[in-house]
Amino acid sequence: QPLTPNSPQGLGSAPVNIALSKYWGKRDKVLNLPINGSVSISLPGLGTETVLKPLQTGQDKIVLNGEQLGADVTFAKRLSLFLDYFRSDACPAFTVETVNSVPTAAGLASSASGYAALVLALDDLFGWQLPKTDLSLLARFGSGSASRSLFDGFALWHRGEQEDGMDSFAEALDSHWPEFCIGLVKVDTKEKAVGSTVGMQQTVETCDLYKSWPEQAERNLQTISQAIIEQNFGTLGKTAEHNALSMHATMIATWPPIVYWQPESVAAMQIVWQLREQGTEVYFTMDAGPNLKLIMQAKDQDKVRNAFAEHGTQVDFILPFAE
Ligand code: 2P0
Repeated sequence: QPLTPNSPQGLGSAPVNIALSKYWGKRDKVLNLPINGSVSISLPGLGTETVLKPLQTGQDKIVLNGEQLGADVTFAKRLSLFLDYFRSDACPAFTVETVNSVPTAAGLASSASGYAALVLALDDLFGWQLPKTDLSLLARFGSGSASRSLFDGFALWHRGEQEDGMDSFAEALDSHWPEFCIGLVKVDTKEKAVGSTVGMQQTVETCDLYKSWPEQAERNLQTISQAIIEQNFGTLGKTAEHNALSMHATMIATWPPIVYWQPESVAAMQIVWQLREQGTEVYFTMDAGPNLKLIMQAKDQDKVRNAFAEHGTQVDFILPFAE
């Protein structure tokens, strides 16, 4: 693709996504190829907006939420490494101005929306007009989960079979499901202790339980994809919660152990299980952090809000298919 800017700046914006069947483990660290496929839902209104400008000389200038970062900050280093793929004589460096509407590194997947927005901004700056699936493949180099953030609604990231990774990208799963609802239960939004990249590598290397993960993950992926097509809420919720807990089991059985849960996380799980016992169909999923994401239906918002309010906990509801 041409690396000559055809406009003074490129714009990109992308949503965060939450995996319903998780990505945990790489078979290739350089190409960011996953050991298993995953399926996600994007959250409209939460994500990243990025402005990208060519710089004629010097280093990249990276501005996150209005603050310029030093070149030695991990976030800036990782971004510059990714941008190395896209430098040319016409454009040796970049100014990246990026604004997140989610707390960075809080288990709400800001790296996913970040790299997806950056790839969209590159596409705009260089005038490539590439299909979303190609942009998904490029975003994958920045962060695996970013491959899924090119799409609204549900997305499926294929594991792929090829060693060069050309068949490992995400695509949209066509479904319009207005009742489908996500509830955000924020336990803690501080920076996490173990990042996903390092965490999943330690799990692959030291966790005996992980041996059963790839097979389960691919099976869960199939079940959830089918449940999305059929809009079978019960099967989707049950499989997603089981998948998340199985992933966390492999994290806990890693050495040194990776435990993202806090006491409030477990308390929130118990509220979900109690709601189910009382007949409200609500499930949860969790990522590399202590927060819960509830998988539920729009009609149950009041019941869920009240149950958590009794424990002094607020829930923010998001309707991914709202008109
Ligand atoms: C997911 N996570 O499927 C899983 C569940 C966290 C737990 O994808 O190394 O930031 O950049 O490819 O994409 C977070 O991992 O890791 C993630 P890299 P990424 O959403």
